[in-house]
Amino acid sequence: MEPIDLRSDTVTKPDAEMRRAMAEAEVGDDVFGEDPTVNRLEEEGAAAAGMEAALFVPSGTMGNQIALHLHGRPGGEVICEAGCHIVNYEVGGMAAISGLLPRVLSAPQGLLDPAAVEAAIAPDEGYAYTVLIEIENTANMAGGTIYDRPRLEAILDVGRRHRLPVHFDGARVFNAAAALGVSVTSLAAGFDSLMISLSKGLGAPVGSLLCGRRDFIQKARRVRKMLGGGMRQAGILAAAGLIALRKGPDRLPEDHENASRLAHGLAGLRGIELDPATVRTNIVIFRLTPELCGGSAAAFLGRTEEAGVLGGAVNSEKVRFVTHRDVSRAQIDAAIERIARI
Ligand code: TLP
Repeated sequence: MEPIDLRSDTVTKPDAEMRRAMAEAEVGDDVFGEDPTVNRLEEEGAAAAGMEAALFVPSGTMGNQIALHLHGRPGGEVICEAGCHIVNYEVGGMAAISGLLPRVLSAPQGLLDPAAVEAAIAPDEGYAYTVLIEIENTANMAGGTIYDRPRLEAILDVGRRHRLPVHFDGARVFNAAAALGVSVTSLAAGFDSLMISLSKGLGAPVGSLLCGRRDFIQKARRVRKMLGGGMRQAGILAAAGLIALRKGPDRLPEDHENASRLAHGLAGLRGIELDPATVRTNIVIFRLTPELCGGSAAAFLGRTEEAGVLGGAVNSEKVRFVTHRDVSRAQIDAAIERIARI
């Protein structure tokens, strides 16, 4: 039985069109700025973000870490949400690479409250100085929840009034834009930097873009090199990234419909606590009650794996399934059936 892989939208494989474009890509040495395909991707990425410039980086993690490094300074504090990627899934990079501390705020649905952000800014010189505000949209481990523009506007306003830069982890910003029916440009306006993943829902095999003002991206190029991310004939990868950027966004609503379908199917099952109305993008997160696998996410995921459905654990009691372009609606129905049997 072919497993249905819902561990992440990072598991997608490049399609025939991408592989062809990769094989035929015009390339040069990107460390010299001479790879025409990378240059095109960076131009189109910057345009999609509505920002002056963009830098192709190997991963979302590197994009975020470069931004943190440039906005921060050792001993500084980054205000962010408790479940965010930069704190929980980037191997402590902000401390190890840049000497930064996270000031984490718990927030319902993973969405920072502007007033709470303002209250968390260091009040006097006895505290670590605040250097940056960071938001994640969609908020991955809160279930792909979305910041709408008014909330972003209010957070940007806090940043402006306190002269603090604001970084946007937009690994899934195209999912947020699709769900809200707005452009990425409109969501990203006013931010000092934006990281966009090409290798998640958009379907590229590798790569992310860090976007920002021209001088910021010039500095980012040096930090990328310092971290070992100068990639030479990277046009091979950028060629797939271009297709992801041009064609990926249009099919995201399909992933969102599949996630909602999955959520509705699972919400009806005994032992699963899930409100399908909260699922607006491609991520489905739910809690288990003790009557199902003792409430243990690990035990439940062991059973789903045996039944042919792969997922991931958010923590000991919460499970995450992510829809993407390599799972069809029929496979979603099959996944619900397989889980129902458990
Ligand atoms: N997220 C991965 C895991 O690392 C958790 C996933 O499966 O969701 N920001 C956000 C919001 C992310 O979700 C991720 C990846 C990243 C940054 C990092 O991107 P990569 O994996 O390209 O380094």
